[in-house]
Amino acid sequence: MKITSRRFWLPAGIAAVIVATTTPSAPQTDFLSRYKGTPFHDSRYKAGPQSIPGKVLCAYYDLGGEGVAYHDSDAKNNGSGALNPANGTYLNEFRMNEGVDTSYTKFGQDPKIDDNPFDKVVPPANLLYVGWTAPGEWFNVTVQLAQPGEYTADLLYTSNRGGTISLDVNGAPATGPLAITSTFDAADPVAWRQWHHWNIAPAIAKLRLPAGKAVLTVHILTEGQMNLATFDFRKVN
Ligand SMILES: [Ca+2]
Ligand SMILES: [Ca+2]
Repeated sequence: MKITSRRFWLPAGIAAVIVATTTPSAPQTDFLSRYKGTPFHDSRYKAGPQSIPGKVLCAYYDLGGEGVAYHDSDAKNNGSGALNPANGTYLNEFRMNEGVDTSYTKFGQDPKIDDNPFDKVVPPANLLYVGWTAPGEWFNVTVQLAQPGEYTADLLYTSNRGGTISLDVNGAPATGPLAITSTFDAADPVAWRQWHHWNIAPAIAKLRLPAGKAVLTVHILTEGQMNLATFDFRKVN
């Protein structure tokens, strides 16, 4: 007995490594059962999980706060209630007490803001988006799928200097780094408008999604300085 037990004795650190490398990763259903975030809803948006196929709005990231539904560099919303002063309007005060930084597309201003001639794609007016993105930040979006399978998504965005993002599905990485093409345009004479050159990244994400409810995590990996509006998901045949 003594010899047997000695043969199997290992220093604690090595034993821990063996356990860590031989224990299968937790099933994704465990992530959903542990997850404390909930689908976004407010006075205007009451629909619960966002439907795929279809457009997933980043600004409708989940409820649950810092460390649960998102991680942001600071607790302040630098868009709602700040750049867009609190004035009693829905768009200016949208989620103004949360850390994720949100704003919306503005048309018909002088100088032009989001309907400017340097857009590659003109976005809808008054479209809510997540901005002031920085590396290390992330946010969760609960979605609902009628059918499992391979999906792809077109991303509506701006990017001052390029960068990368990635997506998780139910807590597990579902893509590698996804490169975002810069929309910087030296011809624009308005310096701050480099954050407002909209574009679509076609089929930027390809991933396998389960049926039913799922949580997507959008990670900002490098560069930041991106505005992320919508992921338009469709099934790949
Ligand atoms: Ca913030
Ligand atoms: Ca931020």
